[in-house]
Amino acid sequence: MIEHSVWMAGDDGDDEGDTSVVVKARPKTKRPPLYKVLLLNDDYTPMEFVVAVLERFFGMNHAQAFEVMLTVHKKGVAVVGVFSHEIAETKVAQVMDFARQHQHPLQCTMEKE
Ligand code: TYC
Repeated sequence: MIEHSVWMAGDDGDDEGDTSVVVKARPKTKRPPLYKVLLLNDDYTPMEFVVAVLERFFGMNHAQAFEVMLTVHKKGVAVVGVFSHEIAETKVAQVMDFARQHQHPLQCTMEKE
């Protein structure tokens, strides 16, 4: 999509006033959409496992990870990161695989920001 801005040019030197028109093409760039990765609470996944997930896949230190885990535990859900579609999909798959490997019911999803 090309958006055109149009304005009257200033004095163009003739005697006829402002009649010339400058049209400048501005190629419209579109930022790719971002996706929130959400972690959901459940009654069975151990707190330490959730902390380990946040450290391992979301680059949080132990204190940050513990804090975010407690937020999910208390509120039911929290955003644990915002990424491009491809990275968000990868994070969700990594968390779901890791949880399944350890037989925990932890759920991780993504939604458009
Ligand atoms: N509610 C879990 C428990 O009490 C802990 C937990 C926190 C589970 C966050 C999932 O995303 C989660 N063991």
